[in-house]
Amino acid sequence: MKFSLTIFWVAVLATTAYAQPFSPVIRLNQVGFYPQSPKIAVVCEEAPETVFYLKKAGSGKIVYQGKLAAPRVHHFSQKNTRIADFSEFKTSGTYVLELPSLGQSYPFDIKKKVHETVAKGALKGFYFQRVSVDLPERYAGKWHRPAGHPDNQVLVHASAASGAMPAGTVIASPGGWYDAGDYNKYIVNSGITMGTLMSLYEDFPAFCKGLKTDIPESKNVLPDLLDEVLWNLRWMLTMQDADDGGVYHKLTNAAFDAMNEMPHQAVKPRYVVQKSTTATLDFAAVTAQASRIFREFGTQLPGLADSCLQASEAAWTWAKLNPNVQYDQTKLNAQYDPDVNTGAYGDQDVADEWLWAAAELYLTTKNHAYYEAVAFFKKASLSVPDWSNVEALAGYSVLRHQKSLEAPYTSDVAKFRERLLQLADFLIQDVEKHAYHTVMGKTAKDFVWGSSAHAANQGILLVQAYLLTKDRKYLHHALGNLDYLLGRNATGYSFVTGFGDKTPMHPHHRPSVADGIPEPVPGLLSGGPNPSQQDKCTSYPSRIPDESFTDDDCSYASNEIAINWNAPLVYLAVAIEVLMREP
Ligand code: 9MR
Ligand code: 9MR
Repeated sequence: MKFSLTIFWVAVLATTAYAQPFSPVIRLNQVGFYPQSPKIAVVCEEAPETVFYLKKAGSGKIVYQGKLAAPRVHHFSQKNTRIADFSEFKTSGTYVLELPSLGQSYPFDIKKKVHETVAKGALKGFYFQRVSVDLPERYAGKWHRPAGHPDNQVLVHASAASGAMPAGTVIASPGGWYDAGDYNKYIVNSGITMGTLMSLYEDFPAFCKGLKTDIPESKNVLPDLLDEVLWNLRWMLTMQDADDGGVYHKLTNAAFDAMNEMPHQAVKPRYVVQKSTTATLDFAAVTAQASRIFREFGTQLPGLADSCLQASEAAWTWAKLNPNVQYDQTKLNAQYDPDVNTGAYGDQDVADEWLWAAAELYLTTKNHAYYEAVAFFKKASLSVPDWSNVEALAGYSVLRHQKSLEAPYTSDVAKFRERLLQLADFLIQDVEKHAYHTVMGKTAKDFVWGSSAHAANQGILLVQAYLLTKDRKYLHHALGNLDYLLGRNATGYSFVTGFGDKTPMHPHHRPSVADGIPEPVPGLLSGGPNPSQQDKCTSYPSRIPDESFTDDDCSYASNEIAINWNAPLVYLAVAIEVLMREP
């Protein structure tokens, strides 16, 4: 009761132009809809009426009236929900959806290019994560800040020591992006992030070339997306031991920094730790793909494509000699000092990293030895990728370049295509029977740590299915997951900071906590509901899978941000923008 009263008064005071208070129980994409796209809102509180209205924001003029669908019991919460479908209304403008007994939704747009700002904002999010450089007000607005972590004097940790570089050797490894709400840099997580962003460029080069994010490099010839990728690529290249090709698993403090320190205030010693096979193979995949992409810009970046390929091949060679060196932090801490207690990104299954590296190296070099080195597409089924499972990235690249695949391998394409479509069909099956009508959230298993990224990665998979078949049902379900991320979900939040009306204000993100600015850094995707609540925050409203989210900076398990979560958001928003323009 107290909660809804507060919402009521805040809304009344903030928006005198509106006759009614905003109702947080009307859930929809808070950014908006394309004129031609499906348009769905979910009403998640009992209401006596059967009719809903669309009104022009501001004037309150009724422009459309529709019938609410019959109540449906939500499969997790058992709450009654009803769908308001206004897909047939196609006139551009700014509107609210109203139920007289419940009030009005947040205002939203119906217009062309409706997600362009989200696509740009999420890509700009990477700029805000840049390490070793100041973010001037000119580009960072009120979130400007001094450079943090020069990383020009990084220590080789005892776990990474070699004859040539004993523990304590100083190396330079500047730049890159902060991984997440913490200030460390992890190769494995950089891997899928870079692969996703570079694949976006390969899938939609023309659109990406026009995507401007107003960064210091915006005036150069490279697309801003590739300038951003290059910022992290240059860091990744410093993480390879030139003596043997192996790649350090991460560059990190021994322990996480305090939450109230800005980057430049966090000055504890930094280490590169043990080389691992997963990091080295992810690095090989990224640098092979980068070599392919940056060759187009050989005039601007002379030598880069060649150095990337050399780095990739050297990494591959190291991995051949060290095919299964795992990163096991507990074991490491038993053996070496100082203990390292930051993100582990430990992964016992190296098979998918082998596939990804082999695929990218083969596609870049056409050297059959890479393709022959692994057993492609032998698994019966595919899964939605995450940092620990990159098999789909290999498949996406092979499909993207299928025309350039050589004779002995072309038959594999059909196999991967079949598995991909199988998974896509499984994902979209029965979505209409569920309360929120989104692929995301059919099963409780979707609500992992970083569930928002899972939703975005499901969306990418559906985009791939669309690209293969041109069947718009896949595209519309991909868009449904973007709707999920921007507000049509059981929490009522748009999970992208700064985009929408109800968005996270307190992400577990050190700069956003420490900078004294009320609004968090914009364009960052919050992790999203996670019923495991590993952070033990006491402010979670619920343990119901899709409601287990708290906008509290203590909540690293539901409300942190991370580069591998932002990348699929950028991909999905861009892909939807491009593909919704197709007739
Ligand atoms: O800030 C850290 C975040 O980036 C990690 O995802 C998370 C899990 O590894 O850990 C956070 O750090 C917390 C640490 O694990 C326990 N002490 C409190 C730290 C800040 O909340
Ligand atoms: O995204 C990671 C998630 O899958 C793991 O369950 C979790 C605990 O190991 O770690 C997450 O990654 C965090 C990383 O370890 C440190 N930086 C912040 C990342 C996002 O929370």
